[in-house]
Amino acid sequence: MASIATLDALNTAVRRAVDEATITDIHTHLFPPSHGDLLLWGVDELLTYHYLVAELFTVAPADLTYEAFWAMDKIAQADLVWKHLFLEASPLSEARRGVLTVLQRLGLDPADRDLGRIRRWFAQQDEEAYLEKVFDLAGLDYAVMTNNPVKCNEVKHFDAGAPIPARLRTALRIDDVVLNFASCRPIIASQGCAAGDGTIEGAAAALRGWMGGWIDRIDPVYMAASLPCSWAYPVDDAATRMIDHVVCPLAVERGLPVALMIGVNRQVNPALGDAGDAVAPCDVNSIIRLVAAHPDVKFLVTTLSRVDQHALAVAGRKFRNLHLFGCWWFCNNPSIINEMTRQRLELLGTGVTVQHSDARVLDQLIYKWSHTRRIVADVLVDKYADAHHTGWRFTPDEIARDVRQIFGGAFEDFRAR
Ligand code: FIX
Ligand code: ZN
Repeated sequence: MASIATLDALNTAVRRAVDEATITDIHTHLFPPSHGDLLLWGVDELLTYHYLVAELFTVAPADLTYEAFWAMDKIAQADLVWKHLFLEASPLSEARRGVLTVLQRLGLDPADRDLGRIRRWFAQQDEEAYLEKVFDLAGLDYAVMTNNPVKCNEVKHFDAGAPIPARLRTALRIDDVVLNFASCRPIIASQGCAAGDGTIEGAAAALRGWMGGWIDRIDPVYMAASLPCSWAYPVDDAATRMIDHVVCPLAVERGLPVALMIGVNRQVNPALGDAGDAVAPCDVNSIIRLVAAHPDVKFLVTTLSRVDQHALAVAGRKFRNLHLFGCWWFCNNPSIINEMTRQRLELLGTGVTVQHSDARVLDQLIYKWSHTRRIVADVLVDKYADAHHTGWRFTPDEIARDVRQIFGGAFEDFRAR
């Protein structure tokens, strides 16, 4: 294939490659249609996304209490969000703009501001066909779910053998077990694991058996935990023991990566529910000590605070068992995605997964990936131009190869290594 001679042609080729790339979404909170009401979709779920609930209470009248809001049904909550965040204030925030992008990409003109019409359109959709449509519009091959073995409302669907479409793969979520083992003991015991009431070291073999049973059952892409900003390693606590004696040995035995999302400052405002978490810098040196202590374990890591990103990207250059992914949650905003993606490409080249969606509502895949594609294209145009200026010339195939790498290819390579 001929190499690209001019900067204009390079710009066009890069944007086309990003537009056409198939993306693997390596972390979401989606579920298959067979898991009933766990799969969220449609305009009312979009409007009541916890990012928007947090925004609502930045402008809502003082007489709207948290309690009154949570006591409302979903439609009334969505009506309030629409009124306060779209009609009475312009939808400039990323989460608000996201709702509009979804409507636009579905062919529903947001300009007429008619929520009733939008609701009627969604009511006519068939869930399974709609899931396919969303994945096609987002340009994804598959998305990785979050599957928690100690949540009864999730477990019951696996017990029932509910089918999972090829668009979704599982991930075994283990933070409850790692961080709150004591409170998980009864449910783990109810699943046949005699983990006793002694130490984690004493229960480690039984716990590895229990988690291994879940791995056999759901065939996860990785095990995953979200860890607080206060997390430190190694320390004399249950989390360190669980990581050292249960999670890491099992990861080696099963050849499964461990995904860690670090930096949440949980429930600073519990009245907001899922929207009540905040962020604080984490200890990147603990991540370094962890990946150094377990060189045979593959770690996928993302951190929540913007200020940790540079140190984490440098750490990513030091350890072949550390793969960076995503602009997580409060980092999933255009200005920060732009900065983080530049920084990562400058320090790590294409050996990184630049984004995941964290979608909780199916339709969000459409906006999260459409917004990300545009930002990543802007960044890549600059990076290819910088290299072009040296006299190096690229082919369209090479650009398509690189783009696929940062949108899932590097993740697959890391898993396979
Ligand atoms: O812990 C996590 O996986 C977080 O991503 C979520 O729980 C969080 O609430 C979220 O939705 C972020 O986007
Ligand atoms: Zn998440």
